[in-house]
Amino acid sequence: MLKLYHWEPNANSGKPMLALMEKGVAFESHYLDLLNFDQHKPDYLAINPLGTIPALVHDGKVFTESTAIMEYVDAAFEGPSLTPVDPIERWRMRWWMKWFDQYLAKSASMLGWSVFVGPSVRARDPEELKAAIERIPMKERRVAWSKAIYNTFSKEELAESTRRLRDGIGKLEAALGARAWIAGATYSLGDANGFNLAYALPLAQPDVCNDEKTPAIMEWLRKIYERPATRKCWALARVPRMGERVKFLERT
Ligand SMILES: N[C@@H](CCC(=O)N[C@@H](CS)C(=O)NCC(=O)O)C(=O)O
Repeated sequence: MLKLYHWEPNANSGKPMLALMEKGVAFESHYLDLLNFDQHKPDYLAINPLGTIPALVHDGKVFTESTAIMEYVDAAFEGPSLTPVDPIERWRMRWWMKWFDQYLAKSASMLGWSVFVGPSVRARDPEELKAAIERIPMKERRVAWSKAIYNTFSKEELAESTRRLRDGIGKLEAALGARAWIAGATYSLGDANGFNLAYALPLAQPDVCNDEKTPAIMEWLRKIYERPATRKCWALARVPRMGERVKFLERT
């Protein structure tokens, strides 16, 4: 029995969703409404005490950490391999996944929490929000929620995240201009990982990420968006403002 606890097809939740879809592995989908703090409720904390999404449960064993889950899924199940055979390409895939997770995702997340998550919940009852923040197990997540809700991300930290995103766009464009997929000649977990983050770059930074300035990124995003697995994955979106964003990748 395979259960995936996830939010929207986006960022960390979307990574194992897309890997499972690419492999053709059926799973029971357990949607957690992040904006309703479902991830901090006792039922889910019994699965992942850190209160972060996603989590995979396979035959009763819990797997956390989205990128590590993707690797587990690829190794544990039948279906097309999403890990290159060539050692250099395998290294490159892992290099990029580390960079996506540790560099680009952190900055994109701060900006996303500032412009989307915070404004989506801010108008709720202040006492309810205060109690919701207090229930968050991890200090880092308490701080992020608090800054998002009370709109207290500093100008400097937002500017630094924007700088990193824009710098990252240049790096990604150079890499994708040199090869078809992020690791080399074949689609891999690195592309599934990167897409979950990078599909929003042309929307977040349209003046530096667009058809004219970053044609390789745009072509890569469109190629991934056209894959049947990506279509299937995004069909699970429930928040229209998030799920529909990806449609700008339709070729006209
Ligand atoms: N390193 C973890 C990070 C997981 C994580 O922080 N996920 C976000 C959603 S993208 C989350 O659960 N946020 C909920 C919260 O902060 O309350 C992973 O890759 O799985």
